[in-house]
Amino acid sequence: MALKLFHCNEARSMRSLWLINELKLDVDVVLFSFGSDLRSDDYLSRHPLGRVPCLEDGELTLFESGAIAEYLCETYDNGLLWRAPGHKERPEWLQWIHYAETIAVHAAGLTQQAIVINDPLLRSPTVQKLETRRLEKAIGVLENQLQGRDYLLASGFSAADVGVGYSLYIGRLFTDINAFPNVAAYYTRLSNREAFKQSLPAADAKDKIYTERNYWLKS
Ligand SMILES: N[C@@H](CCC(=O)N[C@@H](CS)C(=O)NCC(=O)O)C(=O)O
Repeated sequence: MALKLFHCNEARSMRSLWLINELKLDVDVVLFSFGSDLRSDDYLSRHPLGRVPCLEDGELTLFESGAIAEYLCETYDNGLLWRAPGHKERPEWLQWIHYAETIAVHAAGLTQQAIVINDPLLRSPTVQKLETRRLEKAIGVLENQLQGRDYLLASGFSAADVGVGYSLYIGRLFTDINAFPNVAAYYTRLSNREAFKQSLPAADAKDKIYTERNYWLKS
C-alpha cells in the first residue's frame, strides 16, 4: 500500500517528500494550501496542531519531519540513507537530522516576519535582524562541518543531508549563502539531485509560500 503524505509546497513536508523520492517509495501526496486547509477537523484528527508534514503508512499516523525521516529510514532504507543503531556514524547522523530544525526555526521566524505578517508595520526589524544573525550562525556550523567533505557525514550522502538541505532551501532566501562557500557548493550538489527536484512545487503551482528569491534584501 502506498504511503500518504500531507504536504504543502515548500513547507517542512518537502523534507519528507524528498526523502520518499530518494527511497523511491510509492506515495499519494495530499497537497494542501498553506493556511486554512490545515485547520479542518479531519486534518486536525491527524495532526493536532494542523501542521505539515504528516505521514500515513497503513494504520500508522506520524507527524514531525525528523521522526518521519527516522521512521522511513528504519522501515524502508535501501542501505544508503540510514545509519542504523550500532553504525559508528549513528550519533552524528541523529545529530544532523535534528540540527535541520535548529536551522529551520530561524528561517520559519523570518518567513513569519516577511510573509505571514501581511502588514509591514506589524513586522519587527529587531526580530528580523536577530533571526537573520542566528540563521547565519547556524549555517556557519555547517560551513565548518563541510570543510573537506561533500556531505555532512564522512561516509557520504544520507537522510541528514535531506533534512538540512531543506533548511537551506528556505534559509538561502533570507541570507546570502554564497558568504559560506562550502555550504553554497553543498546546496548546489543537493539541489541537483533528481529526488530534490521531484519534491519542488510544480512549475505552474499557485500555492507556493515563497514567491521571491531574496527576502533578505528587503530587511
Ligand atoms: N517541527 C515540525 C514543524 C512543522 C511545521 O511547523 N510545519 C509548518 C510548515 S513549514 C506548518 O505546517 N505550519 C502551518 C501552521 O503553523 O499553521 C516538523 O519538522 O515537522
